[in-house]
Amino acid sequence: MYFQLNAENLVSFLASLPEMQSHFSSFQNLGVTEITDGNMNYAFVVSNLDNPEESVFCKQSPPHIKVLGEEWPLTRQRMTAEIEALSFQAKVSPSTAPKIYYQSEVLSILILENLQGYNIFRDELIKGHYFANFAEHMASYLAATLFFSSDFGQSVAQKKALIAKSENSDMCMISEDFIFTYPFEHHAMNDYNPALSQGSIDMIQRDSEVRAQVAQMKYLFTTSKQALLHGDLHTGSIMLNQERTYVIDAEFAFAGPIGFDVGALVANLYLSYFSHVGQGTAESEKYSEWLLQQVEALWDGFETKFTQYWCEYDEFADKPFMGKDLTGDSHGKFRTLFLQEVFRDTLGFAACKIIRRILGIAKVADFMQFEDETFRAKLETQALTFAKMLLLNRGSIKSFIDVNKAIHH
Ligand code: SR1
Ligand code: MG
Repeated sequence: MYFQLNAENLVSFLASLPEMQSHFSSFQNLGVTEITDGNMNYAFVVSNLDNPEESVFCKQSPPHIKVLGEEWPLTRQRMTAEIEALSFQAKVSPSTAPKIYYQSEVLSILILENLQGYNIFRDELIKGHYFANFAEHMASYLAATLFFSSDFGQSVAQKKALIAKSENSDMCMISEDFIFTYPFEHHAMNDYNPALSQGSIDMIQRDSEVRAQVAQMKYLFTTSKQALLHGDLHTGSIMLNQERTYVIDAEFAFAGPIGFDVGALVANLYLSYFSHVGQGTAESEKYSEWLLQQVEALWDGFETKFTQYWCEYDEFADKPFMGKDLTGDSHGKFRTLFLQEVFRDTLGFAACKIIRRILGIAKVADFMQFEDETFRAKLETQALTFAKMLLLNRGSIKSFIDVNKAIHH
């Protein structure tokens, strides 16, 4: 039966689990630290104070939104979705998945490897740190998780079973409202920087072309079931160091359009870009160029690996998606067409994600670190103008090289 874990009962709960016996040499002197960052769930690190190497990370979903309290009920389905997504990630992209030590859908709890020595990517970006392997690691993660959960990397029956298991409707509704609806309709839940001009807000909310195309993106989000997505792949969902990259926090996982995951990451790299380029120092200039290169390398790596997996799969599959290739190039043509569509969707979703972080309630620290509201409004207007350009031109833009040329103008 479900009960809520807290700093008081967590140690005795851990001590009662056979799965924990190999992780702690003793349960006598365990310290519990609550991680207060997350909005939705409770999270704790438990360490042996006599031997801090022995530690675990525990995450539990309560039947409400943690930060808002019990008067904001939310089903615990999100933990089932996260367990499912993380288990799938561990299968197809093991190097990016924290080890699962214990899981329970009844208690909506996950106990994971504590990622000591790894930091949240967003914090590292704010500090201007470089990571030589980030783009390659994340391109591999995206290609593996998205290809092997798509119709092209498994049988139709397996894909249907995966969709049936990946329902996460409450969390999808949060995304529908807070990404695709409220920021565009002047909703009471929005949160505008007081220094942001009405003109900058209106160029998004009162442009019928923008509104119509955002509705296209929302419709894709609600109807497309291309692959099992992480569902909230911003730079706060990545932990890394120079050697290794982990993807965490898949509580928004669902079967959706591939471009939504790729676009989320791209959007957050561009938000970081605007936060650095606006600082106008030689180092921030250099760093912002590095960020643009990361976007290009991320997409190129993703496209290459996704295509590679697809070619390999088709060579050995009993029933490749297209059947036999009688012309020798029809498979290749379809792959190109499909990835062009994913590219367009990526630009459209990236645009929506940039806009929601500026006009909507959920802000990003990359911008919020600047207390000077007028300075922040300047960055926000640049980012909104860029996002609008991406959204409206996504059908004709051919590559991120072109996007990055446009960003300089
Ligand atoms: C109320 S919206 C909260 C947001 O935080 C998460 O990271 C998701 O992006 C969600 O939309
Ligand atoms: Mg999260």
